[in-house]
Amino acid sequence: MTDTIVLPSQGALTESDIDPTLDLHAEIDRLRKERNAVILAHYYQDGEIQDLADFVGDSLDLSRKAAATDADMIVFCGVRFMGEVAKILSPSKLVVIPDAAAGCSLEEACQPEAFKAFRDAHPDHLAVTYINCSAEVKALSDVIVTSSNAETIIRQLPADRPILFAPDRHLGAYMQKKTGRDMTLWPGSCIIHEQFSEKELVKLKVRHPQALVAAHPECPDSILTHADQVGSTRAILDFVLASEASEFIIATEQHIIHQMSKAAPHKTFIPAPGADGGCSCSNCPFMALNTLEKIYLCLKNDAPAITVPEELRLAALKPLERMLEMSKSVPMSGAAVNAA
Ligand code: CIZ
Repeated sequence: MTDTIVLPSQGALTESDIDPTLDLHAEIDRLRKERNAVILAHYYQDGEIQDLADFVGDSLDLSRKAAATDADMIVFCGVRFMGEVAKILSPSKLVVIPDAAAGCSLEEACQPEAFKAFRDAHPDHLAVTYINCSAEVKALSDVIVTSSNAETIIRQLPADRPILFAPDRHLGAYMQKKTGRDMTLWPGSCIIHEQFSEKELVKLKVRHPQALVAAHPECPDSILTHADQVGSTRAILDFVLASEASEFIIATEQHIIHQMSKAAPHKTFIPAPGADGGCSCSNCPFMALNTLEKIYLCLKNDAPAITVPEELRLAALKPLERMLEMSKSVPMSGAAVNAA
């Protein structure tokens, strides 16, 4: 797979160089102004990072922000493929991510060579690919989707063309059910959404009979069948804020609850349980790699930086631009804008 990361050079600052008395919030703020940088953060980031970002959102809104920004530098607090998307859409900007190791289990589960063989074996199919994948897999796809625009986009595709959906089989199965389209699914899944336990969820519902369940479509069907609302992070956020209910069980990465609690402090949000009955399974280990210290360091070091070879960038740009074009009817989410 093409390496799209430039690591900090020798002699660059490291965590052990950071003065423990430094006010990291103030320093990040100073550097962001000095560097004309915009800090984008995904809803799955730690609350402290969400609060210092200029803009917090899902992949679709963050892609739109990255494409439109006039900043010189984008600090992408999420996982690597999100930084890649920002670089593909805004090649003249310096795009840095706090931790080069912030990958994604869905991306891992769909290697470009295997995906190419999958495509080659289904030459009459359109490849509709979830944004959680590498630049190379994007380049082999017809259109990219996120969980907030997948249905809108799939409904616009020619009805007589069968679809290959990769890499999340649960989102694919959910889309198949919603749209009735002929779809062949790649067998990938997200380690977080895969771990929720139906048995523990049922037990939790018994203990909280008034609670509504909001679940992400990356969850298996055994979880979705218990949901009052199935949707992307922003759809779940909109649902809990608009609902008259006061208690919710949230079946997605638990840091989205930060925005929920901020916007509706009087409501109760309970992370969906894993097999041990606890909620540690809903904490993405890749998203959790990002810290304030690493945000400070990437602003100082200009690294880890994303670099996408031009030929690959142009090939991946096409299905991403198609996504942005085909999801114009999906509005920006108004729920989580900080400074930008
Ligand atoms: O699209 C995204 O950002 C992800 C990973 C989930 C969601 O539903 O927003």
